[in-house]
Amino acid sequence: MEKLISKFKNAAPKAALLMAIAAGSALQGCTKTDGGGNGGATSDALSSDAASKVYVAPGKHDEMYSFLSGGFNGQVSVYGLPSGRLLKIIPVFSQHAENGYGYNEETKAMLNTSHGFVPWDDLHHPKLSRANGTTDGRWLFVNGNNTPRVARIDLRTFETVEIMEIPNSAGNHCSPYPTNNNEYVIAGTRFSVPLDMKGGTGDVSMDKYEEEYRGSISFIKVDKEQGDMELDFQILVPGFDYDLANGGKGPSEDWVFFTTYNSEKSGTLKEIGASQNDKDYLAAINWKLAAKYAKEGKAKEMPANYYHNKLDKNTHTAKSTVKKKVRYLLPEDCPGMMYLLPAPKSPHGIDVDPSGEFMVVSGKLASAIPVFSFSKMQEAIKNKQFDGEKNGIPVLKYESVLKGEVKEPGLGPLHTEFDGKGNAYTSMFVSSEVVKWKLNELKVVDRIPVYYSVGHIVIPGGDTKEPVGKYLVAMNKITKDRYLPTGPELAHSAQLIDISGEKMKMLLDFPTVAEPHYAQAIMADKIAPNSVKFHKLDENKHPGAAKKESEANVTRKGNKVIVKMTSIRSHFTPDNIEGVQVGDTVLFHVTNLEQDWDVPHGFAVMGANTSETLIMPGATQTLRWVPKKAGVYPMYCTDFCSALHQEMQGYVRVSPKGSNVPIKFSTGKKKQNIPGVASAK
Ligand code: K7E
Ligand code: CUA
Repeated sequence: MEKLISKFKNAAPKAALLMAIAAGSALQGCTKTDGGGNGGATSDALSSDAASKVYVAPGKHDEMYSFLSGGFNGQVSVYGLPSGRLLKIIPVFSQHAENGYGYNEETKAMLNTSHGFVPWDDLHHPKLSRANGTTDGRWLFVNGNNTPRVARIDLRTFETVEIMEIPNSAGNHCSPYPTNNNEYVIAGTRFSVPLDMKGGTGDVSMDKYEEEYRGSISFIKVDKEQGDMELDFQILVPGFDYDLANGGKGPSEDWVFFTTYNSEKSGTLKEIGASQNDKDYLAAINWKLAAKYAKEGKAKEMPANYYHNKLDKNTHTAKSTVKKKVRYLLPEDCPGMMYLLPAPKSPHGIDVDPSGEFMVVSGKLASAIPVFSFSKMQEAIKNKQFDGEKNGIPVLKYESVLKGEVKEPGLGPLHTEFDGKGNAYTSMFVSSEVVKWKLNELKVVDRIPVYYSVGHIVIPGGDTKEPVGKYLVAMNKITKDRYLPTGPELAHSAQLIDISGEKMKMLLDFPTVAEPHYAQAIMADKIAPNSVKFHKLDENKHPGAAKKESEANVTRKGNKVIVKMTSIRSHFTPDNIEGVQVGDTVLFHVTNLEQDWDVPHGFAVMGANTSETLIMPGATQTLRWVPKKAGVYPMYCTDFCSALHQEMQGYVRVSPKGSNVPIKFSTGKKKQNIPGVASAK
């Protein structure tokens, strides 16, 4: 998207017309609606029909989960479908004050990188883990674009449990793509850079772009049981830009496909420089063969420097490991591993249909959508129908691999999903519509306007072998008049479309958190039954845990004060602490003793330079505090946990440095029995 938008903004001659069209479509939306934001309005009868289709009665559950990327928000947001209700925000590459992620001592290490602590990233593509080419509801993999990282979310807890930095990468955009049984999660670099062969970029003149800049594709192994990731090897590829990828299925399941642009290898003003060639490439990589080459000794090793951060299950604490080498393959050493298929200028999306036979490439500025045939590709390879080579990689003849083109589909095709009933749906960024076409005949059969400028679309399982062809969610880049105005900054917007019939029907608009790029959706029954309700206290191995109130204490070690504290409705133990001195580092390890669903306690202390932290039942979390002034500081529970939540508070006394006030702690010297305390929430 970024590239496309800048194209319109700068109005290079060729893009000028398209820019006008883009602006026109947005303006049209603004003026034709009367402030009610009812663009694409339907009659009242139709509206009530749509309303009944998205209505989920109070207390009833949605049929599906959807996971929308947060884009520059760095998070994943979870919505129920069809209601569009926001269920959760899962922080991944961003700090989250709501629960303390990235602020408390347990999760800070999640955001460590070779560049230091990086508490933000640009999250574009969520991908659900797979079993036999369909989603299995175990994990969600997501990419960090800016400081190249791949993260794994555990869908039992909806928590980020692992983040791996990707070495030799710069802009981890075509990422992360799981193979059909999560053998690998594959991640490609967007920018090519002069690799210093140590996981970074070398100090090389930009005039040497053509000769010295390279890209990389990373193959991350995923543990079958636990999901833990490990970087197995990389393929160092020519210095193009790698945009998006998709894994094959069925006959093509050993393959993964990447769109490339800037095959011109222009190092500057790419909106022109990267648009010289009439065709760029779709890169096809046989990942199974690559893995075999790597295993059989074709891989070389180079020094590297990248972080791998994992949440330990027992202590619920993230630990960083620094990795110091990486294996790599060169395509020129590995015959049969990689081919290039010419694709119309600067393609963006690449999507493989459920049968695994068709590869749909979205040409952004192209007037047709080319569809490649996997069986033709196999034939062409067998018959050596090559059109030369690039960096030792054979280029296949366009005609020899093309099934055909969808003619005049709309303007600005970006991404395609499938319904499993022989139809494909492509988003049109410029003409703001979703276009439905027949895969076999390559014929457009329906189109529906969306508001406005749609990027990705998602159909539950629409990128797998088994789509659920019921709904499509369009994620739109421009919101304009769709909701009550909120000043210059508006929420982004998604639209739910019914695709169960022949004609697409608009059902619902819902605002989204920051900028969703891609999303995944899945039937709720693949996730909900496994959802963890609380952590078992006896499995808590956190070194700072106090598992009963009698274990709570405060100890001093030099200028460190360690507080082992418990929380239960509705008090902390201890709730009176003395003997802390200015400049001490106080670590509040707070254990939530509750063993019941939905009873978190929060913890905050006045003047702490982080956020509060929210502790789930059975877990321990740590808030670090360095008091700067003598005084008495209140602390309290931040989550309204019982009728006596407001009473869930205490004090810490801070004395001047060197004071002789001893460490002292207590709770409830005068014990009282307050009825109803334990049962309130
Ligand atoms: Cu098209 Cu980053 Cu998948 Cu945005 S990308 S839309
Ligand atoms: Cu515990 Cu409020």
